[in-house]
Amino acid sequence: MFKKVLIANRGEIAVRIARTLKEMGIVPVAVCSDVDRDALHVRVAEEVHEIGPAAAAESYLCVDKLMTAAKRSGCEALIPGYGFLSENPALPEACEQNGIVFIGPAASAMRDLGSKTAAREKMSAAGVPIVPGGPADTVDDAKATAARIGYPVMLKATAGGGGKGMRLVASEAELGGALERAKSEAKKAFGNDTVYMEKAIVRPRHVEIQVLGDRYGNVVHLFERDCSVQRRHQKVVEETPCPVLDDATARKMGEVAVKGAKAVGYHSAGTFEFLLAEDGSFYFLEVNTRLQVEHPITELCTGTDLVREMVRIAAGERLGFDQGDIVRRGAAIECRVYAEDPSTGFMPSPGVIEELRVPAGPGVRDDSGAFAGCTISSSYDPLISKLCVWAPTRQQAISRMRRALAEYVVTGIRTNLPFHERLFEHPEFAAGRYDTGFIDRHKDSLLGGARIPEEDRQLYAAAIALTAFRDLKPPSALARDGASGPDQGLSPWVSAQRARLGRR
Ligand code: MV4
Repeated sequence: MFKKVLIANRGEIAVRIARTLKEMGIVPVAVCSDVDRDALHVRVAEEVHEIGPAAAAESYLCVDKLMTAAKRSGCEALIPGYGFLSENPALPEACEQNGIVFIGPAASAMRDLGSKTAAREKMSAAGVPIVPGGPADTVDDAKATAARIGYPVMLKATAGGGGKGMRLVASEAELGGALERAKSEAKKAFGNDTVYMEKAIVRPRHVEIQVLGDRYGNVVHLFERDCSVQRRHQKVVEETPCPVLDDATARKMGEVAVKGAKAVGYHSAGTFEFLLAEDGSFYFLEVNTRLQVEHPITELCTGTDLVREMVRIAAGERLGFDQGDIVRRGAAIECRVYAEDPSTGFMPSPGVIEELRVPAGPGVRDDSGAFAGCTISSSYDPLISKLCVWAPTRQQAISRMRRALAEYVVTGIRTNLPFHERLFEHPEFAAGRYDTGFIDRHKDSLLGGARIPEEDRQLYAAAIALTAFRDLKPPSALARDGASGPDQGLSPWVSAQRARLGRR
């Protein structure tokens, strides 16, 4: 087994990984940029290598600097976590060239599954259900494909992704114009105007399956996670089990994911994403060839440690358990705690955390990268922590999450905790009746408060940058209550900034 492992990441996931490495008797070695010198992931590591300035492109994304740090510290292996280089084949290739074991899937698997179209082809060949679809290069092609699969249809830019370059078409009458606009937007956004068509899955849920494979062809699944509560294609809350998936369909979805993983000889942790339709049918979307942010809820319901399993697999060990050994119990929910301000359209809220009181007690896990006095930098993703709960039933998990959210205290910066508190009071969420459009559909009751007009978002970003790092006090609440006329209902930040700039 490895004696030292380099954690090629920062923030909460680096802290989380260090914990498991220590439990395994492995020395966790951290890397940090110059603004992260005092970060929690550095404090919990037993060695640290500074690898450059704040900009990720000159630090956490620098393969050569990671290789140098790993070799200087005598690390036998490197683990990437999520984000940064975690799905970039260049990292496992560099590890291979430097005699360092990469704790994650093979570069070839990243390549095979990294491109959506290649993944769809491979999964379709493996008998994994994909959304019915076809070519839409010309209006005639598009009409023929739509006639075969039935309206509504979804036009998707081949070079698109993450929701960009998608367009819903309800009838043939709209198809010609929609196709023209889709192609020109794709050309402008991605430099590639190729568009294909799929059957539109109406009000879908985003349900994903966690898989684990060793280097000997053994692959198991660890059930599903429902990640439908998203805002602008960014997951905010995830839960397991999926509240509307019966056990038989969940098992079937798991078996399909295992079949897909085996078809490409996948090893390590991976996640198969599906669209779940209202009639219970499901369709392959894509594979994430990394550990995911939301992995803790799977760990809570199955009693596994996915990082431990990834390390063992990378060290050449066999899984040591089969599908029948994986039992899940209860319900788990994750809330992503972001340094973002819901009252201003979730604009980032960097700065120094003054007071931090984290929930604990029965069935609560908070994976955090923060501590009182730490600086949340605007150079990185504003994820502060993930608040997770486990309970025997979903309703008890919801009650536990409400209790934990009420305990959470963060001062000095703004967070999305108020949003989470509103979400867990929403009857539709409590009933499990939601889909990927949930937040958008209920934004008034969920987001409430003032909102930033689109034309002020730049102004606001400037205000944050200025205010976060000078001792300007946030505008008094009076600005919110006192504002009248065109500023009525605006966030005090914007109305104060407008006043400063003499803008009405
Ligand atoms: C779809 C769809 C409905 N029908 N494809 C959005 C981003 C990318 N992952 C695929 N997405 C979708 N593809 C068909 N044929 C609805 C979505 C979708 C979505 C999917 C997963 C999670 C959140 C979403 C939010 C909006 C739309």
